[in-house]
Amino acid sequence: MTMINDLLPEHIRTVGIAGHVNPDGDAVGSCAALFLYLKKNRPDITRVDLYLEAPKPELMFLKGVPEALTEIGAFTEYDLFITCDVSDYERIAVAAPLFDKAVKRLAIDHHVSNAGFADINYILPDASSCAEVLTGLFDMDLIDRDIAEALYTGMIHDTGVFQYSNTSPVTMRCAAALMEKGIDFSRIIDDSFNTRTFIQNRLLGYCLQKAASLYDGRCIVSSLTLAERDALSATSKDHDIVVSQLRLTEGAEAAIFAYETEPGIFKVSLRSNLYLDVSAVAQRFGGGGHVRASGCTVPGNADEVLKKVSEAVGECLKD
Ligand SMILES: [Mn+2]
Repeated sequence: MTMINDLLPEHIRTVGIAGHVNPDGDAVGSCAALFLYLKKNRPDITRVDLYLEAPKPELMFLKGVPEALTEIGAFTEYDLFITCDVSDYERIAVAAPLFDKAVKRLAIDHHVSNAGFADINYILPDASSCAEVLTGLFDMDLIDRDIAEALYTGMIHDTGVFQYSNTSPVTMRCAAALMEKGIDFSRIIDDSFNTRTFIQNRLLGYCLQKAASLYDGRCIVSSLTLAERDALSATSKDHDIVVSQLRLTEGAEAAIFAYETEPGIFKVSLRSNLYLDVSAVAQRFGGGGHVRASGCTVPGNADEVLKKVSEAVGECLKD
């Protein structure tokens, strides 16, 4: 069984840690957990720095996250630089120059697409989350409540609270071990995962109100223009949940949500439920992603964009 100390080179004094661009719950949770674990259990490492691009407010409750650096400072040459949940070199956020300069580089990840861009790569594609990978690497006796909270947060965000198909018996055993540390799991799930701001809820309501049902209800679409977003006092971070809610419509196989990112340019999020390969649809528009979740960028006005993409989806729908 590989443990974290097996992956760390000997005689390291300084370590930098970073997650991916626009860090999600797993990136923030796994980075924070590793940061706290090394600080607590490796006193021989005299300097541990955590780099995260603007963590979302709902993840700020995790210990270590408020101290994360969002920019490169004076210290730049680490003995070891570790990325967590970063699938590709291009996705290292602000800390990429530090990764380049480090004496040794270690990537800990769970993305099947990770080709191993570091000197040392520890990638478990069957793991639900990078947090699950780390839980296996850590000595359970050395995990305290704060570390357990960070790991648990990463796991619930990447599994949709143990719902998505990436959830395995191993995931649940890891979660059980973390619960033994006395974490307040109900609060973590509500505060970091379920809770929406008033603006986010209003925006969701608005987008659901204007949704359209196509192909006998098998495809549900909606859109949001910049003018509509501004009228709701919302930002680009406020509509993550819309496409997921559209997907949950009874009888729907596909959901399409198009949102304007600059005048005349729409990002399109696609989701499917049972069989439709939305990655293939997105690729027709120069995008990509997964079989059940993908995205692309399409120029036009909202109606034109939804018409183009929904027609491409319609061709793939079964009767
Ligand atoms: Mn992840």
